[in-house]
Amino acid sequence: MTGVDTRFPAGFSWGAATSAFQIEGAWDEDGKGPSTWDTRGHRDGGISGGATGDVACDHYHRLDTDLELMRELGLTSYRFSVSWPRVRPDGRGRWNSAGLDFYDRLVDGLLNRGIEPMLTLYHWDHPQALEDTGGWANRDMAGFFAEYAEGVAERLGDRVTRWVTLNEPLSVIHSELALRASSSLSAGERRRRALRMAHHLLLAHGLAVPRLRAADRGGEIGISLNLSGMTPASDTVEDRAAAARAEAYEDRLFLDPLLLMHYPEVDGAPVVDCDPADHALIVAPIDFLGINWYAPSRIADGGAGVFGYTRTDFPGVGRNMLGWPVAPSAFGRLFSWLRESYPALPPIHITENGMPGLDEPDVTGSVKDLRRIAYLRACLRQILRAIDAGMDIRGYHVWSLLDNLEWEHGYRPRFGLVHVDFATLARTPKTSYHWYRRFIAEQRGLRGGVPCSG
Ligand code: IFM
Repeated sequence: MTGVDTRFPAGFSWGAATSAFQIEGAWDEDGKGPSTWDTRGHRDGGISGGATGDVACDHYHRLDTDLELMRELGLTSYRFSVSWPRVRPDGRGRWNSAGLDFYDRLVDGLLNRGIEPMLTLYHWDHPQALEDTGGWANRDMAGFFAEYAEGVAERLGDRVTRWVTLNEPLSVIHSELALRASSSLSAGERRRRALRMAHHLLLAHGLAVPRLRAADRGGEIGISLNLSGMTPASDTVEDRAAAARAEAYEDRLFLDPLLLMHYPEVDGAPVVDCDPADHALIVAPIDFLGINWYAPSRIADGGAGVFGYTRTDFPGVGRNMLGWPVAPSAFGRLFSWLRESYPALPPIHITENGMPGLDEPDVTGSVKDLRRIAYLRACLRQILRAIDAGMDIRGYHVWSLLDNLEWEHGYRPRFGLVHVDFATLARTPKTSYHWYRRFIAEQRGLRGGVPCSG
C-alpha cells in the first residue's frame, strides 16, 4: 500500500526532525539571547526575501499542536535542537530557566506520547555573544560548548533517549566560506580558517562526549554528519583528483578523525595539522553515527571555491528546486562506500533525509506533494537494501516535520510533511504526512518481518 517492502527490523525508529532556529520563533522572549542567525536575519539581505526567524513556525507557542501532529503521525522518535542562546543567553554565563522549562515541556510532551526524544545540542544558532569572541575560529568555543552540553544534560539527561552533539559541522564551515567569499582574505587564508573551524567543532564534540556521559542517565550519544558521496565528472586525472579532494574536504573531513583518529590527506599531507592529543579527544567513542543525506555530488576540477573543485550536473538526472540532483539510488552507493572505508562503523541513524518543494494547497485545500513521497520511498528502499547487506541502521528521520525557515534561502523551499501557512501559521498535513503515517503504522504492525495478526 505504501510502496516499500515492509521488512524493516523490529524496533527501528521512525522519526521526523526539526531545528530550533528554523521553527521556534519567539526569538527574544522569556530571556532568550540573540543567536548569530537572529543577527543575520535582522541584517539587510542576510536571509533571502528579508526573512527572519522572529516568528518562524511559532513552535514555541504552538508546542501542543505540534506534539499532537507528531502523535497522530505515529512517530517513535523526534529529533529537535536546543537553542543555545535560549537556555544560556550569552553562551557561558547565566542559565535561563524559562528557556530550559520549554525543553522540559517538549521532552515530557514527547515521552507522554510514546515518542523518544533525540536532542541535538548544536544546530548552528550559537549565541551572538560567542560569535563576537571569534565564533568557531576561536578554540575556546570547544570548551564553552562542552560546558553547555553538560548543563543541558544535567537538566534533561534523565529523559533524553539520544543526543546529537553537532549537526552538520561541514555546513557550518561552508556557510562561513560563503559569507566570506568576497572578504579581503586570500583563498588560502579562507581555506585554513575554515579547516581550523572544523577542528574546533570536532574538539567541541570530543570534549562534550565524556561530559554528556557523566551527566546523562544512559542516553546514546552521536553526531550528525551530512555526507554526499563523490563521483568524478569524467575519467580525467584532474577530475578524479578533484573528486578525491572533495572526499577529503567533505565526506572524510569529520569521519576520519572521529573514526580513524587522523585527518584525511590531500597532496600527501593531512588537511589539518594538529596536536596528537587533540586526536585522542576527538575519537571519544560514540554510540551511533547520524547521517543526513539529500543528494550525491559530481565533482570537476577547478571553479572559484577555495578547495579547487566544483559541483556539476549528473547527465540526465533531474534537480529539485534548490538545484540538488534527484538521485536516490546514490544513497545506496554512499552506504557501500561507508562500509568499505570504515570497517568499525558504529550503528547508524539516518538523522535527516528529505526533499524541498514549492508545495501549496490546491483548490480543495490539500497539499499533494507526490514527488516528495516518491523520493522518500526510493531512499527508504536504499536503506532497506543496505540493512539487508548487513549495515546496522537503526532509525530514520524525515527532514522535516514542518515547512520552516530554510536558512539563507528563507521560507520559499518547503521540506515539511506538514504545510505551514506563514501568514496565518495554520498547519495542514500534506499527502506525504498521510503516506508516512500509513507507512509507520504498517511497519509498527510487524514483528521481525512477519505481519502481526490483527
Ligand atoms: O534545513 C536543513 C537542516 O537545517 C540541516 N540539513 C539540511 C536541511 C535542508 O537543507
